[in-house]
Amino acid sequence: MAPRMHVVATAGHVDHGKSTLVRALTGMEPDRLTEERRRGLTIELGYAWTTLPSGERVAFVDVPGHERFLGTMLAGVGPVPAVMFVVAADEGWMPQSEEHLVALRTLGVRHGLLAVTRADLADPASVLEDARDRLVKAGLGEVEALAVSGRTGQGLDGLRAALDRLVAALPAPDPRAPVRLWIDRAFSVRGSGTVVTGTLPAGRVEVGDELELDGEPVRVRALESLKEHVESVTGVARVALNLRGRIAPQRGHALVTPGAWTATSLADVRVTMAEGARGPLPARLTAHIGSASVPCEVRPLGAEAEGAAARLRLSRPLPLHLGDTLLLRDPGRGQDELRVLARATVLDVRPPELRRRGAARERAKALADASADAASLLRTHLLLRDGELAAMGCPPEGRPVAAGWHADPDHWSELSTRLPEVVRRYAADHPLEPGMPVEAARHELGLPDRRLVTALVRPPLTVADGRITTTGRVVAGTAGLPAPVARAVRALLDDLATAPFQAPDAGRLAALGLGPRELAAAVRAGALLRVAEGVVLAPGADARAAALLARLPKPFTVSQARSALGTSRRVAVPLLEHLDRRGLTERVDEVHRRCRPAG
Ligand SMILES: Nc1nc2c(ncn2[C@@H]2O[C@H](COP(=O)(O)OP(=O)(O)OP(=O)(O)O)[C@@H](O)[C@H]2O)c(=O)[nH]1
Ligand SMILES: [Mg+2]
Repeated sequence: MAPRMHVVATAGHVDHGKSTLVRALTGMEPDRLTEERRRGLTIELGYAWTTLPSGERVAFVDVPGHERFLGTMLAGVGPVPAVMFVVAADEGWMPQSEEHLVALRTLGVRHGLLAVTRADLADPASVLEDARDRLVKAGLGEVEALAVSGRTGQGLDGLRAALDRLVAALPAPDPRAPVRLWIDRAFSVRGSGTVVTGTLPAGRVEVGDELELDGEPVRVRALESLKEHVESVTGVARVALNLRGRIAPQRGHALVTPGAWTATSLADVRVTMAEGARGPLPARLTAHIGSASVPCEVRPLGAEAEGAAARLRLSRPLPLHLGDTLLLRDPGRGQDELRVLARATVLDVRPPELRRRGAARERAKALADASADAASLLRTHLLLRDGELAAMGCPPEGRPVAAGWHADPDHWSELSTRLPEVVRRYAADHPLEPGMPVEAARHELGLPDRRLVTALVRPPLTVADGRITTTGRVVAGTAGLPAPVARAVRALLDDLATAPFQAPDAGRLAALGLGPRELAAAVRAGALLRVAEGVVLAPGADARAAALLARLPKPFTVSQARSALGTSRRVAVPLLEHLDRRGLTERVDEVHRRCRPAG
């Protein structure tokens, strides 16, 4: 297998030797700024890389330890899955050691190792033990602990071997995952335009790909990883992208696969207080995710006992998925106080409005049982499309109920109970109509797509010509018709009893109040037989006509048929055509027909 790339961030108190160690391991300078070198202090994120003994490559994101640069530290660690935690042997555990560890724990970083450096200055034994205990307790896994010196090179081979073991144990990210590349640097290069860099945690980027930045399409013109031109790169990796598009990228913005994320400034979350932090949370905080840091407001939804559900309102939209972790920090607090306050786990990226009294408490209850999956989302949203679920980070679990729609099972069964009632009520209110239009049922059930309505149709309901009817509801006769229509039809049938083929003319129909809708209803009810537009007879008149015509000489003309039936050409012509269609008669030539043998 080709060697993979890994990305490891540094962490630890200011001046403990992080950058010196990265420099010693890679031979590269992580502190690029003159000001950094002048002050001997990391201010900006630094990048350096090397090949490990196994051949695997590791890139370091070197963070500043100074308390003033916590935001930068978080931007560096945010998208990175593993950490090299650095503690100076001569100083031991210090405030930013603690703060960085709380941050890693809050972000859910689970892989790391401990380098107790400056071991040339003091006996590292007690610091090794103390710091290692703290890292293990914080959930960083087994945590190998090594004494090293960035100055003398002591222990560096052991550290390289330990890094090899660390990266070998990292879970392999999904190469098909949607891309979300949090930008940590953006700059213009004369002649080639905009370049951004970041840690690609998963997924794949290729030259020519179209991605999105704050909803704007951007094209990947060229791609570099560790200063080498590449055609494609798969996470985890450090990448530099040369972009084309009308954009002004900045740190904290993300390049994403179009349609694969939900850009939202509102999210419902579960809040977990950081180690040592106590609620209630201040209303104004800064939320960190990836390289982003965004001011936000936090609104607790229920009493704390009901699980710490809250609604986050971010000052700008971020591309989020359910299950994402945001770190909440109090930007107003002094540096000697605990600033990393809580983890917010995203449970909904399209939270419902809370209008009614008590809605917030109810929402808190629902969120207390929610997990970051499609089933939980559907309990809130009832119906969601494949694409919506994917953009929320929850691939659908079951089969769609219709055309890419997924439904909450309880909601779906309630709908399938309601549809027959709705159709019945409609039929009662609109007896002249041939069933309920699918669109009316969609509206009545409040559904977003007609195909959902058709998917709900089950026997005895059927759907045809855009309308839903109950099969078996059609009873021959006037019983199902509104009283005035039934009366008029009975009057017609009386007329037809004496002259069965003298279809009523327009005047007679108008006098009886039988317009096209009423006639159509009577025909559907089986109370009348329609042979042509405006030409109706009693049911069964066609069979009777065929019997009479059978007695005529073969073949016969329209004129012979007309007199045999005792009617006019107005009725005879369409009646014969109707008989042709039913297979009771057939044409012999231009003017002659004959009856077809029965059966
Ligand atoms: N003797 C000795 N000095 C060291 C060692 N590692 C770092 N130093 C010194 O400690 C000071 C701080 O080192 P840096 O590597 O800049 O520390 P840092 O952790 O990167 O500091 P920030 O990035 O500002 O948080 C420098 O003067 C280094 O020369 C070491 O192993 N032995
Ligand atoms: Mg440094």
